[in-house]
Amino acid sequence: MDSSKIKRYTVTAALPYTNGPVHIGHLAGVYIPADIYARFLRSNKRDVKFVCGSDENGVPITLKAKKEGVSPQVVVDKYHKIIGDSFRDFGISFDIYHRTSSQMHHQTAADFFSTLYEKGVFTEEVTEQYYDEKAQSFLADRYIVGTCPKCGNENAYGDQCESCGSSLNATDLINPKSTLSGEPPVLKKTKNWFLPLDKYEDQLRTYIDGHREWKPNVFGQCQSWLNAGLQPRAMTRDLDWGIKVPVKDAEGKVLYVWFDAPIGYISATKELFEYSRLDVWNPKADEYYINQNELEKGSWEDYWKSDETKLVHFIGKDNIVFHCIIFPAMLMAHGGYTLADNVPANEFLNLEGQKISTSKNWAVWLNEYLVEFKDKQDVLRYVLTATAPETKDNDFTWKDFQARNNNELVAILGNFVNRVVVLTHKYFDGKVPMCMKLTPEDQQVIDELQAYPAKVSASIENYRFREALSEVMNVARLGNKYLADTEPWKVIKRDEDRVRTILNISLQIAATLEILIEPFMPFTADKLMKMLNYGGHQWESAGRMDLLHRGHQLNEPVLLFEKIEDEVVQAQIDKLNATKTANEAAVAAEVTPAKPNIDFEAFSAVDIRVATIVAAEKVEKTKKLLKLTLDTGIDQRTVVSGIAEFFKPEEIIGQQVSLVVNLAPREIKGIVSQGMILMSENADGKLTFVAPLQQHNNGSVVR
Ligand code: B3M
Ligand code: ZN
Repeated sequence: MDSSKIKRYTVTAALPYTNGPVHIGHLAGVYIPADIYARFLRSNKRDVKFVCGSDENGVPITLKAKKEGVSPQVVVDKYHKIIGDSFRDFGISFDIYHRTSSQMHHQTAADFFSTLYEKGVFTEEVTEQYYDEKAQSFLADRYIVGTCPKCGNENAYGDQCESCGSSLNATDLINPKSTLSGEPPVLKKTKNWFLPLDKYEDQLRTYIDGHREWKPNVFGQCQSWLNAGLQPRAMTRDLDWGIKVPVKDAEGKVLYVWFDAPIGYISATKELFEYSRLDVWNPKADEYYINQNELEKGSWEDYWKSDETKLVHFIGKDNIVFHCIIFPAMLMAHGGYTLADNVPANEFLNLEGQKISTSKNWAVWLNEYLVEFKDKQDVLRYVLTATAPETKDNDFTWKDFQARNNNELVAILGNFVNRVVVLTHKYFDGKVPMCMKLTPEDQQVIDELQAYPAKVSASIENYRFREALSEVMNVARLGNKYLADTEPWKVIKRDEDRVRTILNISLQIAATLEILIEPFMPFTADKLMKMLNYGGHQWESAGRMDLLHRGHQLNEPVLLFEKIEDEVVQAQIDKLNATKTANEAAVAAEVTPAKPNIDFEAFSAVDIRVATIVAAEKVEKTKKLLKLTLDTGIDQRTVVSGIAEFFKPEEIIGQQVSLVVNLAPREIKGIVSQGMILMSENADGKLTFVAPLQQHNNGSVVR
């Protein structure tokens, strides 16, 4: 977007599902980068609204409620508070942290739907949808899992595969299974309203093609969906928790959660303006974590319906399709809305080499972190920014956390600030000394310093927060080097005026650091601001040499960071190891219960033969699939098997196996698979072949 046109910014961060607390993965992927960006804009005196809220509708919530044996309302109330508090405690500076259960949101989302309905955008279709007869429930979204037809991931949801990012329809899944009863579902007719995404394909292509500056992962994913062709998508669901479909003959139906959730950004902005019109304090300010005391000028529409507004969505990579294809199509269909200028989606953060998992409790929960590392929000903010999964998945380890704290925050940033402030107190009673005659060396340091703010700005404006942070740390490095080179503690004995100059320059560097670190480490910036006893937080002043005037009184030095000892991180590692042991024990104890009896006829209908693998190769673009050629004695045939994670193709050539030869062929990734190899699966997921103990002729019957 042409920057001279930008009058204001709307910055959104993905609305977390209120089905559990938030962890470091959420913070690193979405909320810290969004917060850095919003704080940076504010420090530049730009007009910005930073909005977020709890995503309280949809199957993730009802599943959690079922698991905890409470009502969905209890679940959302509990986690809205826990999540909202965590964000506030970590300094995520939302102007509002709203809720999609609010009246404002229900109304806004229902109105949005009605507008599209009245414009005749939707197609009303009776289709067959999966239904769980035991649970007497339609199986939308996360109520159903199965194998992704695009990548072979066996745990794809009814609306999306989190492994390859594809958006799916439940009926696309291979081997679908109800998550309510574990049973295979049946098909049942029901009416739903579909958004014909195919009709917006051209408009979407023009939109996406106009944003080649987007991150390659985001742009690339969008291109591949557009190239594959878009399908109409149901925007309603047969569920009882959510926003009622506001049209006739829609009993028992609610809006699809991915229809209403992005509208949550809009309703949050509306609520913010609504609140600011009130004359008296309203408890909603606490419930919605509203962060402003002033009356708002203008209206929410300025932030959503103006081409002078730059809209940026911060999300994780699993949300790309919804923000780059579906939501823009909804906004296009509605008309009048601004489309996102950028969607800087991040990849995933792993923890100690393993995927973060809520169900396996493999996570660092923010609420727990704060109990164990009180007042160390900025250490985590720093480490998560320095290792942010901006271009690829990345790993958080406690050792790295400790090393970055001790070797970077303490040894570089903390050390520089501390030395300058302590020396100023020691030699000049804590008063900023006057800058005397500059040496060429001083001038060079000043020149270098003054180049940094623009560098950091450019990185932030291009959503490269790691790079921006490392440039900020270079400013502290510059300060340390300057002190080491000029040695004021030695020079003081012979030339006090020279020390005045050195400390003056060093203090200006410290004041610039205050400005530059604020978006990244706001708590530390506040501490430093107090220590330097000045206003701070004004980006345009960064690099100036008169931030602190001669004679200005500093406050007493305090340490910005403290060393983290080995025992402290070891305790965290031990905690994770205990989780791992408990998970393994749980897995080992788990033997799949027996299936119901079948009669002999049913069994003997299955034709199992000994066969030999004669060729094997990986199926391109999949992790799990091998394409095998088998000699069955009857014929040579192709079988696609999900064993690639356990066996290398070259290792299994010649391996005898047991093969179900009369299973109806089915297509997997464009390959027709004729049969199924019998495997035994251990509780930990390891696979081994079920084969005759001695070499047998191919085609021998297994019974
Ligand atoms: N709640 C998905 C998630 O938490 C979803 C984001 C909504 S953003 C409009 O991953
Ligand atoms: Zn997939």
